[in-house]
Amino acid sequence: MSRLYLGLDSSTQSLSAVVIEYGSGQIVFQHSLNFDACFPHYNTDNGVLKHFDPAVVHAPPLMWLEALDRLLIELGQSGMAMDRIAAVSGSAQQHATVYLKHGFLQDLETLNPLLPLHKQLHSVFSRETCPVWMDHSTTTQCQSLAESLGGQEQSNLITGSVVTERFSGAQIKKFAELEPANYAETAHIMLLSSFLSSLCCGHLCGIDYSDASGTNLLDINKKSWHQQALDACAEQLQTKLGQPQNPEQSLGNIHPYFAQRYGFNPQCQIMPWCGDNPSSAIGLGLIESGMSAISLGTSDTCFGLMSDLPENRNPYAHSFIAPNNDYMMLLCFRNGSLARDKIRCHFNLDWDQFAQLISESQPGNNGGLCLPWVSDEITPKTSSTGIHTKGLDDPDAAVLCRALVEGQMLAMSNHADLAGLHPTSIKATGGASNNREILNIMANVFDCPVEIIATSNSSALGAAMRAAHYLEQCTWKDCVAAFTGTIANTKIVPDKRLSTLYHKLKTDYASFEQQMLKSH
Ligand code: ADP
Ligand code: XUL
Repeated sequence: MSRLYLGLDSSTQSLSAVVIEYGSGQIVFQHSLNFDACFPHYNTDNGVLKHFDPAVVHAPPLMWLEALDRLLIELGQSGMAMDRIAAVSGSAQQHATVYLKHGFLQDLETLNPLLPLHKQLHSVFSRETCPVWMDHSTTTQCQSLAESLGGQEQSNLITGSVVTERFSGAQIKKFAELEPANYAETAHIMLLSSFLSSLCCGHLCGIDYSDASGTNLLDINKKSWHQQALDACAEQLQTKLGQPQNPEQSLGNIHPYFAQRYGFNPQCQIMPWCGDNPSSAIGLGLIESGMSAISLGTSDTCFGLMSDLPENRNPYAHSFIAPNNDYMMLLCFRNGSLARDKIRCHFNLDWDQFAQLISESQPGNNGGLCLPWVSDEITPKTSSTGIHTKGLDDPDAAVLCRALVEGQMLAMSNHADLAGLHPTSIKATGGASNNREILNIMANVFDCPVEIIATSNSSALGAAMRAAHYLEQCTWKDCVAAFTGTIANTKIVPDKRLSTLYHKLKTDYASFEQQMLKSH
C-alpha cells in the first residue's frame, strides 16, 4: 500500500490539513478549522485579538495548540489510516514569534498522551500572547535596528528585506525593551513554524531558512544569523534562537505523544515546518526560477522563485530562502481579503452577489481609481487609512466592489514590476481564488493566464509534498507533477482589449498612489 503524507498549515484564521497518497497522486483528505468559529472562547476576530491600539496585533498560542489536537481528532475520526502516514510537515503564518520559559523542554518531553496540549502547556509561555504578521507597532525598533545594520538599503542586501515592523527581529527587540523581566525569563524564542515543528518531534527545533529570512536577523547569503543584527536586538539572542534549520533535513521521529494519542506510526518522520508563503510556492508547483503565484488569503501575496537575488532591491519586496533552497521574492499586501470582506459586508452581500455585481460593472470604471487601504497598508507603507477614490463620484456597490479589486490588482502588478517579478503565468490560491471575477481582473491587469490548482490550501499541500519529497527521494519535478494539477477548465486567459486598458490605468494608479503617499 502506498505511503501517505500529512501537511498542516496554521494560518492567520484557520488550521488546515491535507493528506496526500504518493503512489496514486491523490489528495485523500483536506479539512480546515476556523479559529473564530471553532474556538470562540479565545475571543479572536479573524484569528487575532482586538487591541485598543490597532498597530498591536497578537494571537493566543493556546488556541493554536487546541486547534492542532482538534484537527488530529477529526483526521482520525474521518477513518484515516493514521499508521500509514509516513511523514508530516507543516507551515505557519510567517513572522509570528513564540516566547518560552526554561521549563519548556522538560514539559515537551514529558507530555501526557491522555491530555490535550493546551491543558499541559498553559504555563510554558513567557509572553502570554504572540505578535503576528499584522502587528506593526515596532517602528522605533525598526529605525534603530536598521541604523545598526548601516541603513535600510544595507539591511535589505544583508537580510533580504528592509527592517520591517512585522518581522521577528523588531518584534523581539520591542519585547526585550518593554518587558525586560519577561525577556530574561525566556529560554527559547521560536517562530510559530519552529514551535509547531518542536511539538511534532518532541525536541527543540531551529527556525527553518525560509522563516529565518523573515526576521531581519539572518544573513540571507550565508544562511546563518547575522551577529550584528542579533546584538542590536537583544542580549543572548543567539542562545534563545538556536541554529537556523535546513528545510531539507528530517527532524527525526514523531513525538510519542502523537503516536500514542492518535495512532501515528512511531517511525513517522517529521520534516521542518516553514513559512506559509514558501510552503505555498511548493504546493503551487513553483520549483523553477521565473514561476509566479498570487495568494489571496487574509493578506494578498505575490511571489516568484529566483535562482539569484537581483542587484537592485525594491524596498517593499522581501527575499526569502525557499524550501527547495532557491530564493523567493515576495510582496505582501495587508489589505487583501479583509478589505474585500469589509466592502462585501458593508453592502450586505454574499460572495456570489459580490462577484455578480463586479461582472455587471464596467471594467476600468471609466478611469476611476480606488486605493484599497481599509487598514494601514504595508505595500506601500502608509497609515493613511481609508478607501481613497479618484474619478468615482458617489460609487454604488457594483462600482466600488470592482474598483476595490481593480485597485488591489493594479497595485500588485505595479509593485511586482518594481521588484523584478514579471509573471508570464500566475497560479492563484487562497480563499478568494474561488472567485472567478477576481481572477478575471487579475488575468487582465497582469496580462497573462491565471490558473487555479485543485486545492485552495496550497500551503498545507506544499507541506505534505515537502514531506513526500524527502521520504520518497523523488525530484521536485515528479512531486509537483503528481499533485499540482490545475482544476480542469480553470485557465483564465486575458482579454487583450482589457489588458490594454489596464496597462494605461497602471500608470494613473501609480501617480495616484504617489500623490496619496505625499499628502499624508
Ligand atoms: P488565511 O490562510 O490567511 O487564513 P484563506 O486563504 O483561508 O486565509 O482565505 C480566507 C479568506 O478568503 C476569508 O477572509 C474570505 O474573506 C475569503 N473568501 C472565501 N471565499 C471567498 C470568495 N468566494 N470570494 C472572495 N473571497 C473569499
Ligand atoms: C508575508 C506575511 C503574510 C503572512 C500571512 O510576509 O506577512 O503573508 O505570512 O500568513
